[in-house]
Amino acid sequence: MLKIAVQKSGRLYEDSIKLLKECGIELNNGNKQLKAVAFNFPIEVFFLRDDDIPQYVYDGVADIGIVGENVLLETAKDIDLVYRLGFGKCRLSVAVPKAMHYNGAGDLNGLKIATTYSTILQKYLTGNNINAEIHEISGSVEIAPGIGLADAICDLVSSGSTLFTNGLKEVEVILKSEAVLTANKKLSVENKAILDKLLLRINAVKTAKNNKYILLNAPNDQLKNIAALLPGMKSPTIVPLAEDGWSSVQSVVNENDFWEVIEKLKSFGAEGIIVLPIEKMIV
Ligand code: PRT
Ligand code: ZN
Repeated sequence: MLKIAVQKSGRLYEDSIKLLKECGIELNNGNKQLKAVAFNFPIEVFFLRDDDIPQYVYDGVADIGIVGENVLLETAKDIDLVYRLGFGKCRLSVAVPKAMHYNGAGDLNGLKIATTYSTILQKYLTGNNINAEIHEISGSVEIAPGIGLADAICDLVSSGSTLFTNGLKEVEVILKSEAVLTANKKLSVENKAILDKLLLRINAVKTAKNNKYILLNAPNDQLKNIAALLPGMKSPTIVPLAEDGWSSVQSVVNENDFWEVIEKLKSFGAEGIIVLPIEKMIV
């Protein structure tokens, strides 16, 4: 049985549970218990505070865990980062009062910076030869400059609206973070095998999200050009239509190139283009 730690409530909870569900793992955690066993996969889920997850994974109380990379780096536990999950994206940034003239990281010298991320911040300051004082506080970091507790802050930012409403501006991004899957370094052979199965499923879910299934009708004299645009997983499926001179083409297209590919397909005379979401994709 593989034990996974996820956040019990907060920003990562829903996406973590959704990911397990998309991997076909069914949990009975309606009452928000401390732990839940899956019906159909050898996994047990522990619901914990995010800050505690690296320690639990390190101690082997949990075998793997889902946590923000920011928390993983701040707690600095010797555990593996196994997979970047693509949700819970944010950045850890230094911000200063809007009115301050700021010309570069050197301007942080001599300042007092409030943060809950003193380990990551200290590493950044040392790495950049900046001599600033770190003032560690446990929450509401964004109000520190306004009440005279510090000259600057180092905190997580996503939309930037918290900084804006507190009269601050983001001046240095010191870490780009997202939720990651972490694992204990000494998993048993049996648990390693379960983790590999889980990773195959996570990969299938993530790859599917990044791709779309595409069907279209193409004039036969353009098939070469169109097939070159849509390599798909191996090569596109091409089937003749009932109407002479035309074929149906089916393939997979990456989300990032999507609009560019559609424009080119149209210029090659493609018609009746249908695009569908993919639920799982195993390459
Ligand atoms: O109770 P528990 O200890 O488990 O949760 P928590 O309150 O410590 O963490 P939580 O749920 O707030 O965040 C969990 C994880 O979500 C973090 O460790 C990050 O990896 C990730 N994440 C993504 C964020 C944000 N975006 C985020 N915007 N965590 C916090 N924030 C906060 C930030 O601290 C600031 O107060 O949101 C505010 C800024 O947001 P914007 O949109 O105004 O810029
Ligand atoms: Zn926390």
